[in-house]
Amino acid sequence: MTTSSFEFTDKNQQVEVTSANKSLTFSIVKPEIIQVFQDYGKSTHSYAVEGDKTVDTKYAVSKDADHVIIKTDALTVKVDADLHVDVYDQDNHPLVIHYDGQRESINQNIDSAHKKIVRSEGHEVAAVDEASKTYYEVLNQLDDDEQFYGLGDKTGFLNKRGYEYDNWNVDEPRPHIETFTHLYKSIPILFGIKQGHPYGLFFDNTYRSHFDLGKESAKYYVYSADDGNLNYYILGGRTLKDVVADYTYLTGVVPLPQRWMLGYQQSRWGYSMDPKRVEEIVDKFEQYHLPLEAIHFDIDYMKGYRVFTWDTDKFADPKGFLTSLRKRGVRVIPILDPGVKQDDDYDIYQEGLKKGYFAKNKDGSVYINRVWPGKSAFPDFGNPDVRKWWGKHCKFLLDKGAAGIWTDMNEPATFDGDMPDDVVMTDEDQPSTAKMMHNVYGHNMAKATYNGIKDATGKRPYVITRAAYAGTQKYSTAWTGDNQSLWHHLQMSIPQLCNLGLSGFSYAGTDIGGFSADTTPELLTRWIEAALFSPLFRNHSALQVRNQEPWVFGKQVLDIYRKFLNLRYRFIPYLYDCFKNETETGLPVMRPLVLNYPDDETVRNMNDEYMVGDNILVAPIVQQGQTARAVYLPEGEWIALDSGVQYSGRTNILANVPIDKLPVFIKKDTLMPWGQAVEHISDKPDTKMTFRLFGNAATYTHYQDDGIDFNYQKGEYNQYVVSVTADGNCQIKLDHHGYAGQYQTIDVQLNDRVVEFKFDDKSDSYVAAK
Ligand code: MIG
Repeated sequence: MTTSSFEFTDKNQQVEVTSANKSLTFSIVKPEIIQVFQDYGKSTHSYAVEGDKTVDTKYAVSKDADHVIIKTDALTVKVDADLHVDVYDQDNHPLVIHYDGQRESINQNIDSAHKKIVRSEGHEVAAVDEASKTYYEVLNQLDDDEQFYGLGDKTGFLNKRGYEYDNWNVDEPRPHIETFTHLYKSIPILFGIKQGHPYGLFFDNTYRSHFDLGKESAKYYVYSADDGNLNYYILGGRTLKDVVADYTYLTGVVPLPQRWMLGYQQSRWGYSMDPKRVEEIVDKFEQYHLPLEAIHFDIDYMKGYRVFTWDTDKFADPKGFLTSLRKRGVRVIPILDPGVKQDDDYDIYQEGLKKGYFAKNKDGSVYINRVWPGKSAFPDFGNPDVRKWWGKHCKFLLDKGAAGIWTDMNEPATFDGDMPDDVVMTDEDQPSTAKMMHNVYGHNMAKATYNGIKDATGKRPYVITRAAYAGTQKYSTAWTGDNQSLWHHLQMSIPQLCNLGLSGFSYAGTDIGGFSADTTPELLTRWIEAALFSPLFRNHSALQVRNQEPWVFGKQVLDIYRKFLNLRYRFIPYLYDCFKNETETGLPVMRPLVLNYPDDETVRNMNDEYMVGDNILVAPIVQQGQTARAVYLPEGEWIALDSGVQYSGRTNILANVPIDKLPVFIKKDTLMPWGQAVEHISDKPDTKMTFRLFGNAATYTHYQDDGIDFNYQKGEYNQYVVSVTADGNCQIKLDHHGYAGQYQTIDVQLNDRVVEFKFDDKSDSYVAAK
């Protein structure tokens, strides 16, 4: 290689490094974020990063014989004449170092005849030799201690090291196991900890892509893509939290949900075949005093699975029916699939056809595949006009009283074979194909739905999506698709939700009890316990599997289930505060211990515990038959919620966990809001709030607004700072008073007494009752 052509230009935080007629562009977004771009002539529109994120940043560029060196306060990037990239942190610790050796193929000695035999016995063999064919790849050194997190909804364990993954959204009905390389979502954010130092790599490319995180070799890890530009962001920072925050800085945070969205939701495929069944379910919730916010309506409420229709043979008066449920405190969330039935007598199909809103074959005809309605066309959601059209039609459901929309099958799933890569779709204002648009199909559907709901109602929209891309968290909560009633899937729910949280999806959940297969009393009980703090809190099951409502297994399960639903409601104000913090810090609500304790090596592979914010640690039972478990407590002092017993951390304790117990530990010196155990979350403000002290002294900032609309953005919210000092002095400061629904009474529960505060109108403050 001649080094004479190795040079750089530097303009407005963009450094272009050129060598032998190739160039890489480094855009300095902020000190901790540098974008790396190589032009392959493909679309540069980002679905994940909306708007310009660049902030004025101090940086320096220099060149020595071997490297161009870009330096910010947080990162040093060194580029050599082969355009290989090395990254160091502010203290010169290596974060991302190019691997100079050759890839070592695993399958190199297996010839195709041999592969054929292996396949004919039913084993899977890679069709192409990974090491032999990629469009481009990023190949980096792997250290012995390197750990990986993130990547969205991938199966398996918290730490992704040693596995390979694909980014290609699929509908996967088989039981999800850790050898699966991809599920419904493509979130190409990789967090690494190398020699104790955190970094992130976000590959913003919607084409099919691949990670090998040390499967092929323990010496390197690889990212490769089938197409698209080389486009990735290097994320740095002092802590893993900083790096996760970089990612949500780029792709956005989950917007503040409505308060009721944090409550309990019941679903089952089949409920909405019959309004009587729905009523029966609501009756039972009332009869057994179980809290309930919403019932989800699966595909059966529609007329022959036609989207934006309601089967009036089944529901004579959908609006009246939904209104009657709403009066009982229960909302309805109907489902929408993307497939629009090919039916000349169906207005949505006709309209879409006339306006050219469906994906097309290469020859210009409408692309048709079979889904629930039969032969169907697929809206071209990458086209902003199509999104507006879809959003506008959501009004049909909202006018009937729907409180949100569940978007399913948006990978998109198809029954008659996969949608070919060359199906013609739109990339905003440019023609494109499914090859590029597939992985953002669900993203764009969720975005269309979010905006449709927002325009029609002015409330914070509730969308639940199955397929997603990086950034979808701005528009939708997500569930993890068709899990099964298997202990293994209960176990997996923890790392899966934790990695989704790190990947921006702070608001996510799994089908509690399991979707497919038959749950058992014990599994259902342990599931409602383990999912206690799952942001999305929904029990859902498939047609034909054993019923799994809280009461079907008799009194013991019902009583335990109710106890945990009530406990969940106690934590809703805390969860709501966590969401408020999430909108400001970009950090997830439900999170792996490694996020809070990145220097504690014990927690780097912790799959069966999780934290909620910074102060709650949860260690559920996720094994059949188990009634005791080791609980690892990280540094500090911890107080068991149940018993009040205090433990010192950095060690394992043995917890006895009979079937009706969930080990929850509160970090010592925490004040925590303690909500009411209501059966339905009211639209009216709570008149009273309680704060509980765990430990001796603490300060806590609590947020309150109407929990419904966007007026908080205009200042209509309250902020309370509650503090207790070690000598028992207790204070409440109303830091911001913009919402007229302030609490009238606030109780602070200390260890030995309760201090009651009353709101005093005249002084606009809280005064301790004598
Ligand atoms: O092909 O609408 O993941 O939650 O109940 C199945 C029926 C389609 C898959 C979803 C599931 C939903 C089901 N759907």
